[in-house]
This record gives sequence, structure tokens and C-alpha cells, in this order.
Amino acid sequence: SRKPMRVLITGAAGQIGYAIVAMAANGDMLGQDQPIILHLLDIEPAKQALQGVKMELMDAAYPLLVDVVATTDLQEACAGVEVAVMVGGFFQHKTTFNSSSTPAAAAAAAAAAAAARCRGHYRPAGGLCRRGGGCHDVVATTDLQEACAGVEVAVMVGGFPRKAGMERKDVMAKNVSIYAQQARALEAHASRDVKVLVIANPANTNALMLKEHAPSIPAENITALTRLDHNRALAQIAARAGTHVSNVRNVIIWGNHSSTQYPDVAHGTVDGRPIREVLRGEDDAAWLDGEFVETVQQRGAAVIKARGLSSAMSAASSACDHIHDWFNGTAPGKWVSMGVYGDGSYGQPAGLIYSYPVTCQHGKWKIVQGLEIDSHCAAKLKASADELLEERELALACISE
Ligand code: NAX
Repeated sequence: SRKPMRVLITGAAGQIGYAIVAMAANGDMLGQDQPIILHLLDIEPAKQALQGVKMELMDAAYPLLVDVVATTDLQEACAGVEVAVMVGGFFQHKTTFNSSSTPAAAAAAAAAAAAARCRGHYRPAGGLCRRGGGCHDVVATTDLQEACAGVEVAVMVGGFPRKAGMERKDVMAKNVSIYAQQARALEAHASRDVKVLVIANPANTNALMLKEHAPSIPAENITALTRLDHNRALAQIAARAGTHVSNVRNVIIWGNHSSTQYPDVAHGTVDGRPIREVLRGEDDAAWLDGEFVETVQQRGAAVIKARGLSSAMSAASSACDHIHDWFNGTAPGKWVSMGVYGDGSYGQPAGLIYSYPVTCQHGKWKIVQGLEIDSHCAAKLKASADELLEERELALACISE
């Protein structure tokens, strides 16, 4: 039988975590013939709940689940090497690891840097220090090493949610710190070819910050979740057309996982026929251009209103779809939406994690090329890119502060 794969899930004691561990253990993520070892990471306040999740995973007796590592504790040996050191409310950054280093060498390098009392200035991918000696706010201390050790898939659900009264910038600063720290841990301890999916919001920019802080992980291995938005769009079209969701294909979510995303049906089909040909009733065009777009963009808020809690089961299921298709490939003629490191396709700025239509084969995604974009759509694509540029600027400002 196959060698078990190690899958890291951060924020595992939360809502999405609770749903996704069951799906992953059941084979929905990597397939029915792929045994897995789950690495569950959460922060100290969630320690007890995390143990509860582990207990339930044992009790559920999943045939594919070989082992569960659930952790929040700092490992003494690694203290001060990988994890933020708290000094009077500020924390010292560690240097990034050399891209060619082994985990052991990386740990040694980091230890040496700490010993030399390096001021810990962050260096983006071989560039110069962007910090002037200031310090960041503190992020949770956790045993990241154990969580990241040898993982081939990393699902990043953990993050800092926006709380009442918080500025966007404050939330961004917290998440930049978390993703910088987790990026370094993944770089040092995960499998060389680890594939990363970021779910925690702001998902695209968190993924970009993870990429910036993990220069030895190929950019193509770092993605953000927009598959939930994609699936929501498929479901809306199916309901309108009176067919099963599996008969709808090739909608596109462009841009950011936010309300500036653009759900595009221009190239989609229902039972192999163009969506706009199938939905051509009197009100259909207005619905497709108006209510449909808003419904998809605002679906998260609608679920919160109905459930009193944000989407969790559907987010977990879409995350499994994302990873499943990435590893196992998309069916011929079918594409899906993924937040990926952009190369300038469709005139959007390169170097953002931007949601594009992609096909997957042999564990690699490829942006679908050559689709015609009308001026209305082009304006929407740009608006979402502008928002992402602004988020990137905000995030980089958090690093340099
Ligand atoms: P919960 O608050 O239920 O769970 C989050 C968990 O993360 C908590 O257990 C918390 O202790 C943990 N956590 C916080 N900081 C951590 C850290 N530094 N390391 C490890 N764990 C940490 O939120 P949930 O409903 O599960 O949502 C999680 C994230 O997904 C949120 O950021 C949310 O906004 C985002 N979403 C993204 C979606 C997408 O399509 N990209 C859709 C669903 C969801 O809204």
C-alpha cells in the first residue's frame, strides 16, 4: 500500500478545522487509496479543544488515518530558534533560512543568528533588510516545528480574525506576523515539495506573505482558496437552470477572495452548452449580470446571517476539492479557480496571489490562456487586482514598521 502523506492543518481546533479533519481522514482530500498522518496545530487557548478533536479522530476509526500529531507546546530544543521570543511585549525576528539548507542546517543557522543577537531583520528573498530595527507585535507561541515536520500538504486555516473596533491594518499586521513565522517553519521543516493552501483571511495576501517569507518553497506551491467561491457560483447556476451542480462547468472566480472578486460565467457551460444560451429567459441576463454576481460575492455574509457562524463545512469541502484536483488533476476540458502566484496573465499585475481559471496535471496547475475578456470583465479584473495591490502595500508596511 502507499506511503502515508503528512498533512498539516493549522487552526485545527476551529470551525473549518473540525470539518476538514474528518474529510481529510475520510479520503476526500487526497483520495481513497492514500493513507495520511494528520498534523494539527493550534494555539495555547485552543489546546484542550485540539485534544478533543484528536480524541474524536481516534474514535471515528478512519481506515486511512495512520496517526495524529496534535500540538501547541513549545519544544524546548527549538525554543528561540523558530518561534517568536517575547521580550517586554515585542518580539525579535529570526533571520530567514538559506534556501539550500537542510532542516538541521537551518536550525543551526537560526540558532547561530540568535546567539549573535541578530536584531532579526527580515530579509525578503535575498533582498536587503526592510526593517529599521523596530519590532513587531507578538504572535502566538506554538510548536511549529513538530507541526510542520515532513508535511507534504499544509492547509493554513489558522489566523487572526478581525474583531470589533480593529483597524484593517491591525488585523493585517497580526496575520503578517503569523504567516511570516509559519512560512519559516514550513521552509525549515516541511517536505521540500510541500504544497500549501491558505484559507485564513485575507487569504490571498496571507498566502503572498507566506511566499515572501519562504523563498525556498517554489512560488507555484503556494495557493489561496477561492474554490469555495467557485463552487458557490456553480451551485447558483445549477439552481437557476434546474439541473444538478455536476452538470455546470467552467465558471471563473477572478481576483481576490473578497467582495471585489468577479464571478464570470462568460465561458461556463450547463450540460456542455454556454450558460448564457441555457439561461436566456427574459430575466436571466439581468440576473446573471446582477443578482448572481452579488449573491456569490456576498454568500459568506449570508451564511453568517443564517447560521450565526461563518461557512465551515462548505469551506472545508472546497479546500478538499482544491487539494484533490491539484494532486490528481482536473478532468479534460474542465477548469477550476485557484488563487495562484500570478505571472501577468490577462493583464493583471504579476507577483500577486490572484484567482485565475486553472487546469491541473501531474501535481501542477496552469492558468487557462486565451479566453476572451470584454471591457466590463476587464474593469472588474482590474478592480480586484487594485485591491490586492493595496493589501500587499499594507502588508509590506506592516513588515517594515
Ligand atoms: P475559527 O475561529 O473557528 O478557527 C480558527 C482557529 O485558528 C482557532 O482554533 C484559532 O485558535 C486558530 N489560530 C489562530 N491563530 C493561530 C495560529 N497562529 N496558528 C495556529 N492556529 C491559530 O475560524 P474558522 O471559521 O475555522 O475560519 C478560519 C479562517 O478561514 C478565517 O480566517 C476565515 O475568515 C477564513 N475563511 C476563508 C474562506 C475562504 O474561502 N478563503 C471561507 C471560510 C472562512 O471564512
